[in-house]
Amino acid sequence: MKNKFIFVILSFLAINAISSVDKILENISIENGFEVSIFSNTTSAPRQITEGETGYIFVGSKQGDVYALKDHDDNGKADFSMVVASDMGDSSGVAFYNGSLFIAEIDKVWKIENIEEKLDRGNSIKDLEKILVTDDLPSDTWHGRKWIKFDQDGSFLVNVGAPCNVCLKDDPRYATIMRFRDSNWSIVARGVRNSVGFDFNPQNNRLYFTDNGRDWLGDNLPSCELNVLLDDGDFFGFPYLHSNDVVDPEFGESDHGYEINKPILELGPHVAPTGITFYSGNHFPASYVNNAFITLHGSWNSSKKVGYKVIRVEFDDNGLVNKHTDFMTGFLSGEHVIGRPAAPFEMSDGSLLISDDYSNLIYRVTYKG
Ligand SMILES: [Ca+2]
Ligand SMILES: [Ca+2]
Repeated sequence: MKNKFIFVILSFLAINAISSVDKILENISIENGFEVSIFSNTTSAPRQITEGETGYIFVGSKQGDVYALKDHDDNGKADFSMVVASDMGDSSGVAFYNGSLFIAEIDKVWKIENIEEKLDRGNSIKDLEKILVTDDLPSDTWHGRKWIKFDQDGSFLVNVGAPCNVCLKDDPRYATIMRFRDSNWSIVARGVRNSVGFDFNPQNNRLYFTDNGRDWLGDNLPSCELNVLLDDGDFFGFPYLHSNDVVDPEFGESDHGYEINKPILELGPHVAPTGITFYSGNHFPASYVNNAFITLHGSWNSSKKVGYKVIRVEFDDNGLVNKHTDFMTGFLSGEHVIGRPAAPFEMSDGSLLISDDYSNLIYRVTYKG
């Protein structure tokens, strides 16, 4: 009797899980010609995604696990899922380089060497040794969540957000993007409140990064940003100037002496950009090549919910914004949250993965024509 009762409960939960996924897919809209399916429903709070050299997809998570997924039979859905690192702080950032999976926590970066070989051999999590790369990072949790990206020289970049809504700290590492090269950190971009997403534009190899605008200036101010880095050390406004023209009420009038680089695109207030990837594949139509996809995780500090979508940005020959359009919407039903897109990633087959850390799904976007 008891077993039967448990069976009924489990069946109910399973049906419930299926119907909620169906409901999300029903609600999601995508640009004409594209189709959305579920790549994985086995990750918890998935964030940044990366891919190895032999088809493993690695997924970071807010909840302290890191996952390896694989679609062995090429049907567009992962049929292998394994936790490769666990009990971490906030292991949201992942990148793959030279056979190793790099994992960024708030104040540490780790690597697991030759991870794909080890997974192919059937190694379990206890055989996947995590090697500390650096723990020389601030440990603040406020804006401490990491995005990690390798550059063309084999160095990696991470964000160090401001440990506050708006503040000015003596430690120059705060409110920056930093590069780790030869065991040393250097500052790449300054005056950046919290960039949870950067990628290199393949057209000009420049770093394009989002920045999350400050809170508590009302629903309409200031906008979140897309910026481009022209020179190492450039300054991008925080905490003095937000978006293009919002002078900070506390810090804005001070004589800071910086030349401020303004955003190349205002993304809107409170939309919360949490991931960006440039498309360089050949599965989407040619006009999508070199477009940037940006996940707008969605607002909390706004009376009406905004963001909750994936946008697409087209650039001109000078790398400036031509236009931007909604690519994937429907993560809201009225004011009810259905999902929160966290990070986009282009797979080697040219399809686009989108993690959703609210509904615990990874979507796969393909082009049908
Ligand atoms: Ca499969
Ligand atoms: Ca700025």
